[in-house]
Amino acid sequence: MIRLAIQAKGRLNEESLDLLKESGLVVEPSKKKLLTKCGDFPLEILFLRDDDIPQAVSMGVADIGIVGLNEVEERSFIVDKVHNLAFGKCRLSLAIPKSEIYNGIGYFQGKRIATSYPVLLERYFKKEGITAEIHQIAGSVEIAPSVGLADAIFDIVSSGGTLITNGLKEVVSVMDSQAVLIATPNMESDKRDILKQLMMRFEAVERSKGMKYLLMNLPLDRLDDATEMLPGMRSPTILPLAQKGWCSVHVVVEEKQLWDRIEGLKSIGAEGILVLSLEKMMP
Ligand code: PRT
Ligand code: ZN
Repeated sequence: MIRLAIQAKGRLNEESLDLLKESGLVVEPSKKKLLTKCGDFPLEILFLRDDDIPQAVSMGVADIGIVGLNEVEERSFIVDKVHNLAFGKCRLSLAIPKSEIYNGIGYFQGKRIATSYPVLLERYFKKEGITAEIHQIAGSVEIAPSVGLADAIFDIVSSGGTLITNGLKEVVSVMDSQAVLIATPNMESDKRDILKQLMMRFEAVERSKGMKYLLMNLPLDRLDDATEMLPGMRSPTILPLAQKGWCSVHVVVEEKQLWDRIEGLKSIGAEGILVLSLEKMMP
């Protein structure tokens, strides 16, 4: 049995649960429970505040956890970073009132900066040779300048909408973050095996994201044109058709190139094109 800590509620909760679901792991619904089992896989889910996940994993209260890289780096507990999960993407940035003129990092010298990430900010300022007053605030950091609590902020930004609403502008992006899978150091070997199985499922889900499965009938003599047209074509499968001179081509393509590919394939005589969703992709 392996225990996974995920955020109980908040921005990473839903996507963490979605990843488990797409990996075929049914989390037994128990809104009020802290700990719940996971279908027929040897996995327990521990619901925590995101701030507590790095420590819980570091201490082995949970074996693994899903949490923002920003929290992992800020808390400085010793954990293994096992995998980037590609959701919860955001950045940690310095922002100042939009009316201010920004003339480089020296702007922050002697200024008061409000943040929930004092460790990361201090580390960054140290590297840049800046001495500033760092004020730790638990929430609503973005209102600090307008109420006179600070001259600038260091906070999480994703769309940037919150900064604009609060009359601020982003001037330095210090760190990129996303949800990461972390693990307790020196995990026992039986747990390591379960983690491996879990990783295989996560990676299969990940690989299939943004990919589509295309099926079509193609005149045999246009096969070379099709291969040329799809340089990134991953392992095409070519099957003979009952109708002479034709074959069936199956190929995985990136969703963002789907319509271009379809038009190209039609122009070389592809017929009966089917586009299917890809659920899992094994290496
Ligand atoms: O209750 P708990 O302590 O568990 O949750 P929390 O309130 O501390 O964290 P939560 O749920 O807000 O965020 C969890 C994690 O999501 C963060 O640690 C980041 O890793 C990640 N994440 C991704 C974000 C954002 N995007 C994000 N946009 N966390 C916070 N925000 C905030 C941002 O600070 C801004 O105030 O959302 C607001 C909207 O952002 P804009 O730029 O899109 O306007
Ligand atoms: Zn939190």
